[in-house]
Amino acid sequence: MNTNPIIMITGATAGFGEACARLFAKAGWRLIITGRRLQRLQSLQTELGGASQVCISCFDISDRQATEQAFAELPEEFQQIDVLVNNAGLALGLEPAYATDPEDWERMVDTNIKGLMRCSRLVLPGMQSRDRGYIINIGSVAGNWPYPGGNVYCASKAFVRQFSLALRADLLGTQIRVTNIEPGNAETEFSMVRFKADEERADKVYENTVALTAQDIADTIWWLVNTPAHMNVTTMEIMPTQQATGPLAIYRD
Ligand code: NDP
Ligand code: 8X3
Repeated sequence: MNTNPIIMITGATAGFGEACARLFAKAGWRLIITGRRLQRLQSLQTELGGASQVCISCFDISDRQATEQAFAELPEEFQQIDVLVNNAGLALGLEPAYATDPEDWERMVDTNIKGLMRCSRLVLPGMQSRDRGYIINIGSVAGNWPYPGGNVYCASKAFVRQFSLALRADLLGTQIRVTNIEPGNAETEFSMVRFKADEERADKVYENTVALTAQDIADTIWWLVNTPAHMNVTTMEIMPTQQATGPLAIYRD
């Protein structure tokens, strides 16, 4: 029987999640990989060792029923999740609040907030009864540093930050750890999604600068998981060297 630890990575079909899946698979971990794009999940499963190593769970994390069903249908040998990486998420649009598509706001809340919250709730009872586990949330610098057009995306990541801190408060006295990683500008499919496949606009985000890579975040997750059990990194804000906060804005007419 394979007793290697199990990591569940939401949103493993691209970006941070995919890089994290590759890294942990290489180290012999068993994986549960999620996302909506089944074909990508299947290719990754084949590449990373097949069904005994990698369990596919294909569902839309913004759908409560689908999420609950996906957890209920996990094969028995994949039920004892050691690490949950709450990574699936997205930004949609960069318009000022008065000009956004209200549907985009709903989707960000349903995905970044409700999806993350539900996966945490579904995994926690098992971790609590085993008195073992690690939840790694992918927040963002956007949760700390609001910017024009960030509106609901920034707010959704502020939720992730506060939820992570509150989980720590609830889990005091257990061996369950929680970390909120807050990356800055990272080159993934993030901007293609944000700008709805407008490649030119997406490319501009990474033009003439050195962004973080998905591998940087995967390496960070690997480091966190391998820290000693008595140590909990609460929050990690990680920016590219070529990114910093700006001054407060003043409008003058
Ligand atoms: P990508 O767009 O490359 O990857 C996003 C992943 O999330 C995909 O696997 C996608 O899978 C999954 N996902 C999105 N919506 C859903 C959904 N409704 N149901 C299931 N899965 C979903 O972006 P990143 O890797 O950059 O983003 C990962 C996380 O990191 C996000 O939470 C993002 O907000 C955060 N982040 C990103 C930064 C960046 O600059 N790139 C910086 C800071 C934080 P699929 O489409 O197959 O469903
Ligand atoms: C992604 C980073 O600055 O585009 O969370 O919001 S940013």
